[in-house]
Amino acid sequence: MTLNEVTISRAILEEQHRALIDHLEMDAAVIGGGPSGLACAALLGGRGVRCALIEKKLSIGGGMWGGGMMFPRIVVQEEARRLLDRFNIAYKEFEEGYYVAKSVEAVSKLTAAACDAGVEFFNLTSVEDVMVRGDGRVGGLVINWTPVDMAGLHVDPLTMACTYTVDATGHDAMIARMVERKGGELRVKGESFMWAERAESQILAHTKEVFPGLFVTGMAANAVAGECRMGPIFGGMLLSGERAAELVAERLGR
Ligand code: 48F
Repeated sequence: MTLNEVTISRAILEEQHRALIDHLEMDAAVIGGGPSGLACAALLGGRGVRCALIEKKLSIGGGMWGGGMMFPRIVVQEEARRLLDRFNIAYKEFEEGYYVAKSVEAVSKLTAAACDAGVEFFNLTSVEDVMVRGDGRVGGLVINWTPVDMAGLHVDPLTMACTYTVDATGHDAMIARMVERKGGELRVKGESFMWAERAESQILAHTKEVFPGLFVTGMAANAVAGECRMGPIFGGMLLSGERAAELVAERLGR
């Protein structure tokens, strides 16, 4: 076989353009590829929801790679152990109810599960605004290449329509803040102090639709609610991603 550089370029361009065009209208968009977004996207895909995950950085994984203070281990509590099993993430029991897993394995297996479930990934892509039209609901996303933003270039964005949006952008709750900044009826209180027990026990209650068409999951859910942070315990992230997927899938009748 003689390799042709132009064929390689054409393969990449044609495939990715098709993926992008195929997702200009979709059921659900998950913004942010941290643990909550990955779990949510994987479970949405598993329920037959046409779903894309949009991540502004080059790599998927958000704040999970670094474990706690760059020690690449995460802790998951008893309530979420079944999700470690579900995603085939190996773990050890450290003390009763505290399970330790490798953060690199956790990111990789969640990502693989999302790929297997048919989720399309758009990395290096930043959501810079949302579409809210006459019906008053978030019905789409305004996207641009992350390097355009980094370079401060004045380049107009493109848009994608989605029936539901899941804000999984972590501590900054970026999508909810965009809605708030533009005058939508939504208040982002901002996350509160570190208190793992409280943050983990409340996160499911905060995982919900916070503005028509917009759900929040993971730390974004706690940030919108003014709830505590929890540090490197990740059970709440996985459970919250699962809850968001259930809520969106139910709305879509899947
Ligand atoms: O921060 P992140 O990992 O969110 P998470 O799923 O998990 C939080 C934990 O990592 C940890 C914790 C819990 O134990 O406290 O911090 O709530 O991932 C958020 C992702 O969203 C991306 C960002 O690059 C990161 O990978 N992101 C943020 N803003 C945008 C975005 C945006 N405007 N467009 C696209 N992606």
